[in-house]
Amino acid sequence: MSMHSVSARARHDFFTEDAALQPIAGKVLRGERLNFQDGLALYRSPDILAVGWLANAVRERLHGDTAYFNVNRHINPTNVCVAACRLCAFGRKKDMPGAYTMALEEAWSSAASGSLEAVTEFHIVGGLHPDLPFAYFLDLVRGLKERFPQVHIKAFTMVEVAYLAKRAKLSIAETLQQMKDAGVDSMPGGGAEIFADRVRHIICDHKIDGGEWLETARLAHQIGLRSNATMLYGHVENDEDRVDHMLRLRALQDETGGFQTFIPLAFHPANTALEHLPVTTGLEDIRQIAVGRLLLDNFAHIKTYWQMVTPKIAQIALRFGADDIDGTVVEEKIYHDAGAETPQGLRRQDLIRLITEAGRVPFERDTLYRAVTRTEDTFTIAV
Ligand code: V47
Repeated sequence: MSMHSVSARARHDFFTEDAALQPIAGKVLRGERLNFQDGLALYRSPDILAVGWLANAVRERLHGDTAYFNVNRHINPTNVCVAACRLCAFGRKKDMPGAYTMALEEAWSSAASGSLEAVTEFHIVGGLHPDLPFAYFLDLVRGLKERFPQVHIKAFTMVEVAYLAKRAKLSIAETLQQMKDAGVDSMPGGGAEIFADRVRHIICDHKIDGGEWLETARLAHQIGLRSNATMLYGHVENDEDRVDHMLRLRALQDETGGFQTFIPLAFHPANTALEHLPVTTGLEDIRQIAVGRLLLDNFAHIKTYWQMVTPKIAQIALRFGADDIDGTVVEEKIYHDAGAETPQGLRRQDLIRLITEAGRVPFERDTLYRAVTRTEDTFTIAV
């Protein structure tokens, strides 16, 4: 994807009193790449409106007024997890109260329940279960494909793949290939957190490190599995860590082109070992979207995830760099265990209203950003 420069009118409209932003604005408006120092300046600028203006200019250059959403269902097959990450309120040791693991039949039937309209995507992520065999996950996917052949399966983070590979004594490449053959169509972006070791040791000590996450993504992209990329912010990281994280994603994207969407995830401290930390503020959430849009010039999409930042902030984000507001999301567990007070699902009509009132044009997409057209109880995808 190449960036073209913005129109003369846009150039003329930009104004800021922040001297540090002037050269950055020049680069953005000429379609030039930003560097590490530029990233820091964007985080530190007192002129959030100017930062947002620039991000919005890029967003409109790429997508005009279109705002994407999808209708998906989250399936979290197990919350049993060996990792015990401090950032997480979802994982349980297997003998702890509240630990659960779905039988395959249960996972397949839960996939069909609770939704008023046909979903186009299953989003599947879960804990690192010490006993479930790799075959369980392959069967889970095969069974879903058999029962719902029209639904895209976006499943398993890089962290889950690396763990399954280790337990099955397979290479990462072989593990990914078997998942793909079973019916995995693409991969979610979770588990990336913040790549810097110092931060990872504090928030998710036993997870694969940043380099391993990126290497697993590289291998997935190489066999044709596209993926998303996330960044968990608002805990113990600093601006340098955030910029470093995004520039490492950008470098891999230059190489593979396999990332579809960047999703900043706001940290929810409730019920985690980091409960003493404050929650993120609205302007922090908005600025993160804008900086992501400006640094990740080779990512087509920036997603604001309303479950994490509230529908109200997500709506504002659509004017500060985001072009995607995620989905109707039936049954989200991970952030709700961590104290998110947002509703568990929004109806399609609610999303459309948020988008329209932000002055954008709603576009229902499938996972690969193709148009979805609906009739009463089914959908077709433009190919
Ligand atoms: O990696 C866990 C985050 C992620 C907390 O690709 C938390 O479309 C905040 O993969 N507070 C998993 N965040 C979720 C994930 C995802 C989510 C939405 C969209 C997509 C996509 C992928 O959830 C984890 C971690 O970063 N998380 N605990 C918490 N307490």
